[in-house]
Amino acid sequence: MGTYAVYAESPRRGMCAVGMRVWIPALAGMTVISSTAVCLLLSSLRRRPESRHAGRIGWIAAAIAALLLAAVLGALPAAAQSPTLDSVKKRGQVVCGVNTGLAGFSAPDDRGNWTGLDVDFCRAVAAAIFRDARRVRFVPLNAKERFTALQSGEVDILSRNTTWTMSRDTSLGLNFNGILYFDGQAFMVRRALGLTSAEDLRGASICVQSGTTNELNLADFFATRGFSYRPVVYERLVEVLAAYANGRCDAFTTDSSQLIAERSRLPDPEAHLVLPDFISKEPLGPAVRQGDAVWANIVRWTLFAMINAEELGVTQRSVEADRTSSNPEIRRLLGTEGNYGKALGLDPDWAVSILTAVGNYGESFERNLGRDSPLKIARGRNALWKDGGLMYAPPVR
Ligand SMILES: N[C@@H](CCC(=O)N[C@@H](CS)C(=O)NCC(=O)O)C(=O)O
Repeated sequence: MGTYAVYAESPRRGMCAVGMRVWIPALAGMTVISSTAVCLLLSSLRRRPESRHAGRIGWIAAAIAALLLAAVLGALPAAAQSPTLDSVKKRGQVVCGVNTGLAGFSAPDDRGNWTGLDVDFCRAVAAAIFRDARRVRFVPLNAKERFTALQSGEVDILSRNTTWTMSRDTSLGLNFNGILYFDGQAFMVRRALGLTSAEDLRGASICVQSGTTNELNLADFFATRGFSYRPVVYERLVEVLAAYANGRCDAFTTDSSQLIAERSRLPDPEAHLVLPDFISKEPLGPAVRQGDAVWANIVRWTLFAMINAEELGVTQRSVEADRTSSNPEIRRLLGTEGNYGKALGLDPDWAVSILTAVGNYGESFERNLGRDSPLKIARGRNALWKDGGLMYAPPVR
């Protein structure tokens, strides 16, 4: 929080004429009271009483001013108070809700080591807090149980290919904190059907998982076109995949990235085609419980640090040397200049820990989903804004 004061008393009238500015973002409406209060306090303490009467007025003004000031300061949040951060530190671990197994986002190997973009993000938060990306426990959650797990406090963050929608962000008691992957819903079909577009699916049977945005978008897509279709709905992904594999539906619909991931696991991926149309916006991002603004800031700025680092050319390999960069934006991000971690309850070099652990956004993307992964997904919308994509983070300053 930037709080500063500029005091100027009118020399002619000896009153609080010019005033002062106290910038308290959370208490914008109280700045007038506080400026008047501090001004009165200072002027009454400074002015010599010309009579007993005047002196008494001066002290009354001072007392009122002091009370107002105390009220304002009392209303200020103490720096970086976060019940979630406190319990994470006490536990020594971040508990992160992730997908049960989705290649590229969060999937465990035979030894229980998790990898993926969502997994990297959890590790990045752990690194920012503990300087140790291993201090995280992954809790696999299916589509239905994910929100209850976050609401109930079973997990600290939900980082599980979850679409940011208005109802989830408002009435579920959750808050989303940025977009980790810009996705869109698509369809996968057997190549042998000879379909080329989603518009060709009139009258088709479509497999979809319940508890997802996909189920709702599917209904919208056919309703707006006046097409008939037959939804084949299951609660668990394994059931959806088995139904599609056994030919119980003509198409499988979910987020495009998931279709690419699931297609790669089918016995003959080449026999299946992901149709090019996106029928929805699926902005996937990490969510936290409402009511802990500092925790939300930690999660949000972890993501922004990864995106800003890519934009500034700071990589996992270069980060240590970049601490002494002459670029002020890099110096602020890495804590060489200023202390931007303080208001998050973190060390000044919180972002160095993130970048050392998982690299910048682009590095994590390429490793998990892009050219260095089996999925080979193009950056597309997930490229930086300066490269024609949508990835954009507010500056550290
Ligand atoms: N992004 C969509 C879909 C997310 C989703 O849960 N997709 C399913 C279909 S692939 C999934 O990941 N299922 C895995 C599971 O439930 O274990 C949403 O937030 O609703």
